[in-house]
Amino acid sequence: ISKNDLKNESPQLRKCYEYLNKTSRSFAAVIQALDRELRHAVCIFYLVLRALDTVEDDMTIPLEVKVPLLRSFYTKLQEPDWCFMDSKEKDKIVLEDFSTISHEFRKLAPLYQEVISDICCKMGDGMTVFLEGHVDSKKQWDEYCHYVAGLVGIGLSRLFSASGLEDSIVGQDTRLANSMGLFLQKTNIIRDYLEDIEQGREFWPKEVWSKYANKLSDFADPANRRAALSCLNDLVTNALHHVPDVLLYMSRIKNQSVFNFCAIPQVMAIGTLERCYNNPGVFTGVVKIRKGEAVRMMMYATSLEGVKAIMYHFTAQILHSIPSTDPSQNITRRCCHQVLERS
Ligand code: PS7
Ligand code: MN
Ligand code: MN
Ligand code: MN
Ligand code: MN
Ligand code: MN
Repeated sequence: ISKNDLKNESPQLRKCYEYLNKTSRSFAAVIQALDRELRHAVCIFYLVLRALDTVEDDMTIPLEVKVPLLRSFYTKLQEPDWCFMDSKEKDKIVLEDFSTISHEFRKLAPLYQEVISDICCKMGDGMTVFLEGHVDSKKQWDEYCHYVAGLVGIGLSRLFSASGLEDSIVGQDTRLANSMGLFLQKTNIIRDYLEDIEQGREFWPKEVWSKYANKLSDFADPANRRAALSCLNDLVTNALHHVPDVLLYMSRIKNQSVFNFCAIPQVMAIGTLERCYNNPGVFTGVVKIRKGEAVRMMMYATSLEGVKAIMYHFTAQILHSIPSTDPSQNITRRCCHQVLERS
């Protein structure tokens, strides 16, 4: 059972796992359950990206510091003493002790290092495009989500193939890997409406919300409840379009530990989307799936049949709760049917 026995590992690596458990509720368990060929590489990948995201998120870092830092972040992986002590974010520890993380990074196989460094370089660059804190078109929404999550899916898929645990097609098909990330990130952005606007960041695309309001923040006013729900349902429908890609990606995964690692976040996402659909709670707080439901989903998410069953269940649930007055109802219905016809 002690699959992740760290007794024989370096103190630096043990610290990395300590940071993983401190900074991630959603990924800590599934990363530590990965087969050992991959476990350390994915742990370090997570911490490096957590550090980069902490720079992106920190609104107290002036732009003239933040932009060059995001652009050059991947080069810090090669600087043994580099660290950043001026963040105010809750996960700032990964920047303050970045030298422990970069030390372990440089001990990874060269192929793993290249993937992580390449993704870090592209993500840091992409983040600088969206520092004004808003997203205009639906195309830009996909672009932003590509930079912060699609690239993670692409990088992880390349690591899976490089480890030999998965076929080379998994790492080569970047379109499907991108969809895996977009489905998670869009769900995160939809759910985090309130938290994000409270921090002065607007990740809901203007092309969509401007159909229903003059300002994105108008949705927080209960007087605009109907418009808010219409916009919410529009975006949930947009995210649902990625489900067929997710199922195709999952059908190619052979290794059980990789399967669980990929599947668990995806089933949590569909569960979260279903809870968010037509739910005014999105505009007043954080909508979360119940603990018991989450545990049940994690058990089912260990086989392709189980993952499909969960995806179909929540899709059918959304299909049945489409309001007869919803402006997106026909698109939502069509999208749900497209998912369900595969069952
Ligand atoms: C390397 C496991 C598995 C093919 C830090 C996993 C933040 C939703 O709102 O922390 O900032 O609090 O709740 C994870 C595809 C990425 C996409 C992205 C890296 C799945 C930096 C995760 C995690 C690809 C940018 C965390 C996308 O949400 O966000 C590793 C396959 C980090 C994955 C961010 C978000 C992840 C996210 P918030 P959360
Ligand atoms: Mn989070
Ligand atoms: Mn961010
Ligand atoms: Mn973040
Ligand atoms: Mn703009
Ligand atoms: Mn978020």
